[in-house]
Amino acid sequence: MKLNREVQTLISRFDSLLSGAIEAHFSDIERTNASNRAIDIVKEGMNYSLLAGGKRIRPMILLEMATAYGAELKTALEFAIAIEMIHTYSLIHDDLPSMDNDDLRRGKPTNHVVFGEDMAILSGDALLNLASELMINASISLDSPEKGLRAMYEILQASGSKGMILGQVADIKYHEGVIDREALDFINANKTGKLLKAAVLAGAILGRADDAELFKLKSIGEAIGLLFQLVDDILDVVGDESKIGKRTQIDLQNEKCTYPALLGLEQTRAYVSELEQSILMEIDKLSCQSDFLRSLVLFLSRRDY
Ligand code: GRG
Repeated sequence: MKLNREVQTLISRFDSLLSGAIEAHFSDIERTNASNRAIDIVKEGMNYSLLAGGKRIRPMILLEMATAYGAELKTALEFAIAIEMIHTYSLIHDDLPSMDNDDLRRGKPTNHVVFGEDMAILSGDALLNLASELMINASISLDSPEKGLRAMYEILQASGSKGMILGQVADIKYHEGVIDREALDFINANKTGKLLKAAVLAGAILGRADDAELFKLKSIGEAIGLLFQLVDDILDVVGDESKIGKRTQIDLQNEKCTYPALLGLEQTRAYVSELEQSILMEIDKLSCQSDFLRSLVLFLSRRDY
């Protein structure tokens, strides 16, 4: 992917930024005989999943959009860390026995397999909470905190009960009946699409994107979310487990409704190519320098992990 050089450097240092954020968070808590063990346990649970790798797509998007629209890098970085924490919390919870019951994530045993279900729930909650703390802190130190608050609102709304959580509820509950195309689109737009869209918008909001530009970015963000999910569904059928770092054929085993199940594999692939081309055309209409978005779209549609 053709990332802006500054963002490229940051992303390659991203793991140390993430662990640094957790370290800093616990640095001012009083260490006593009573607190020591609990602090170490929750820290280990948070770090385990956060530092297990992953493609870092959401922070990459956010940082690149922020730099493309002239945001202050230090603030954007806090938001990039926060969005990755929210994404990681959602994966920890999604893998729980009461949800998808997965034992492999990012190439490692899932959080609950290592630390138990109780600690996995709490580590996920802790990441979600810390994400908000980071975004608030970053916002209040801005000259105009409003930008930070607007970006934060975008991210929290996308991951909340009108976004990712709503999509997860629909995904779990609608499988009790037959799923049609409308329901499938609804699930994916909310469960996967909204946080990706929020990464696009939050980065641009932290910068100087005006309302007309945000309007265009909104539809590009939505289309990127759909593209991501279509490929994710294809990889569940034809992907290589060792490359993807999570179990494949899970949707098939769970008789889950996916795009390949509904449209067939070839038609889903054709849809990916069509969508790729239409997003590229939309990107051309943006005012910002958009090489990264273009190569991200190509990466997302052609990835094999
Ligand atoms: C609130 C109890 C509670 C649970 C929340 C909302 C939720 C659980 C789960 C939904 C999150 C989810 C699994 C969305 C699917 C999106 C998806 C395909 C995630 C994988 O994203 P990648 O490929 O992962 O970017 P990496 O590991 O590369 O970061």
